[in-house]
Amino acid sequence: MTRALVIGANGQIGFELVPVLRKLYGSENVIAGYYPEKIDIKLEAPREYIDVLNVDLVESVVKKYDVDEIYNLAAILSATGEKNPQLAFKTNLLGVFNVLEVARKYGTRVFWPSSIAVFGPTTPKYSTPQHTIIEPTTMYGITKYAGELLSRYYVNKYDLDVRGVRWPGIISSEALPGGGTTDYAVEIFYYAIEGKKYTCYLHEDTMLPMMYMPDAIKSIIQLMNADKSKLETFVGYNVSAFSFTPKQLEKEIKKYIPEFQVEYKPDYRQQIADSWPRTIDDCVARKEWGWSPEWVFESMVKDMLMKISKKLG
Ligand code: AKB
Repeated sequence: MTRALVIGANGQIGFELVPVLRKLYGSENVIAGYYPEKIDIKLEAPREYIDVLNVDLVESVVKKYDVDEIYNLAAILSATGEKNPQLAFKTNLLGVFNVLEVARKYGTRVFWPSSIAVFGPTTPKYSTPQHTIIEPTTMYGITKYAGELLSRYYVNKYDLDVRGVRWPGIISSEALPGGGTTDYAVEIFYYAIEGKKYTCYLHEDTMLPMMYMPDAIKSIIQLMNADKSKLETFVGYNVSAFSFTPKQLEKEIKKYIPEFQVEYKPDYRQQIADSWPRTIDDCVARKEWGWSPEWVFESMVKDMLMKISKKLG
């Protein structure tokens, strides 16, 4: 049976990936790697504290459990990355290097996500292709693009099986995202359901690519199960689901909660959002491993409202 280590198991994506992998591989075969040492989220065993900057720690866990696959979800997102570029550089790039080095030593397969943040102001904004001008201006985007190049280097040089996608903003109802530019698209639901006015830090017309969590999880499982001989790109696959503006999201939520109010007060995150694409072309992922999303904007909003209402009681 495959043994998997999920680094960042208490984060937005890891929290939902662990149960899915545990269903596939058996609970005892999926190790939840959490950070920091003290967390307030409940993670079932097996679990291990993992700091990607501590290569010996990563190696000791991989050795202890005889890990076959590492899902490296540790990251400092775009907004926090602009507040602390040094930490973003270390976590997003040195962390990736450490994981790749351990994987090289033990022949471990790796999943590592990149982001639409690799694109910058000089990239075509609509239907952004897989291969295009890539000149990111945020530390997050710079580390994600460097991480793609580094990962592909390990694929070519060491024949290491490293795979990954470029995710858009991920919307989810379970664990909250933290420190991203697209976080508003999750936060807004909590305000709407709690009957509170929401102040959005992006302009109402700022369109960004987004994806609902079930499709993000699907992209991981589908790519990791894809026939290796069919893959050419391996890392940084564009994957797309839908795009919307804050105003469009406000209007869609108002169909269910008509009294909901939103005001728009753009802050430093506006500049980050302005440097990113509006829509993404994911034809390479579709061709190489059959990617296609299941959720559309309207079904996502309905499901988010239902799940978060239930959660908040
Ligand atoms: C962020 O906003 O930083 C992330 C991303 C698009 O990668 N959600």
